[in-house]
Amino acid sequence: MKNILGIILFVLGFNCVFANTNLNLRKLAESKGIYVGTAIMPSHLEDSKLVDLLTNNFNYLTPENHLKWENVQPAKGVFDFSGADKIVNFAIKHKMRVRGHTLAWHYQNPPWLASLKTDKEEAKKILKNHIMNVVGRYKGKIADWDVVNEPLDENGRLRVNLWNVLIGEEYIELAFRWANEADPNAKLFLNEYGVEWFGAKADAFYKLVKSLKEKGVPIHGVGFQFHIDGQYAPEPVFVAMNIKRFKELGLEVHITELDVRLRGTPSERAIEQQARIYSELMKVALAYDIPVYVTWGVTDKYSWIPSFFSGYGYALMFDDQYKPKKAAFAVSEVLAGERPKKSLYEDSDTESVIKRPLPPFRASKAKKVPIIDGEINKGEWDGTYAYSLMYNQLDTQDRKSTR
Ligand code: 9MR
Repeated sequence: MKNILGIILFVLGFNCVFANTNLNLRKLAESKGIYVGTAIMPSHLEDSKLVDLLTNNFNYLTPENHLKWENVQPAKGVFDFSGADKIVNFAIKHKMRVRGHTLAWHYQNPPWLASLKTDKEEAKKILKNHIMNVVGRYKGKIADWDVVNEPLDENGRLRVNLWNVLIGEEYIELAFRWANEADPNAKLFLNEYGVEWFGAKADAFYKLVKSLKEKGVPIHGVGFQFHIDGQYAPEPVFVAMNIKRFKELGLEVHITELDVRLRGTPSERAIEQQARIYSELMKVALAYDIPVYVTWGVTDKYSWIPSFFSGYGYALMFDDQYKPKKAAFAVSEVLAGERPKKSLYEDSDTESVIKRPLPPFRASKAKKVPIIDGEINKGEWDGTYAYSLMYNQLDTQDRKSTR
């Protein structure tokens, strides 16, 4: 009897340990009909521990860098698909869906393109040729494309990027039309950051997307990046309401680059807050039938955060030892539970949440005196806290979208 009990306890204990390291988010996600994705590099596929995490937890991949111009067309007319092929083939082998990222962006362009000076017609030819080649190569293999990435500046104006300068703002719709021509079955997205909840930039993004739809441009959805500073948790109601208005345009909304960065050595409280942010977003995603929830990396070991935000890290669901963090468990709980209802966000209380007074700004001194001229110059605001232009602090009612 004692022996049998011992065996049962051993098996139960083993299962718990096993469950802890193998969350199997993928299976849970599939039971809810959602893709849980991640950004990866080809070199990650040589890391067997990472591959284990990938195949157990994700059913969707975005090449983090290997579909960007600098990798795909390093010299004019010379295409290199070796990196992207590795990721796409891996995805096909493991029955994962793939997001192509990205066809027109202001960053990570090869020097020949970044310094290009040419007339409008030639610039159009170059962009079209790239899109036809890249989207064409992965026709039927890459299901979703971030056709244009980050078209707006911090203030919500159309970014003065190389395509805007060479072609004019028409480059956006042209890029969509060419991508559609190259693969009529691919879903095409405009991907952006700082538009995930209400604010001037979100409103500008909404107007841009609405006008593209009205012009009959083949755009199927928007990507909200969600690179979040863990100190400033988004209010789920705002995220939900923002998603709702984009969906009402007949568009899909995808979460495309989620991470939640924490400062220094994170406290228990910060880690719990991070878990809450990840899981609240998964709740909103399930409530609003968001089909795709992508985190910008698998483990902290390969995250872009520490090299871009000094003093920050710990942003992903798995730590640098590949262990699932509270965030991963919290997301798995949401996926395993009952599907949250929209009424969670849309009941009669929503208005009162939207009008809720907000905590005051936290201030900290800039290292040198900034020049207030509407431009954020290098180093000028170092040491300060950055707040997104989310609302008018003096008027808590002024946070609703301007439709
Ligand atoms: O994660 C990417 C990192 O490896 C690159 O060095 C960086 C260059 O900007 O781009 C990172 O990915 C970005 C993505 O392509 C677009 N949205 C912001 C992401 C983080 O910067």
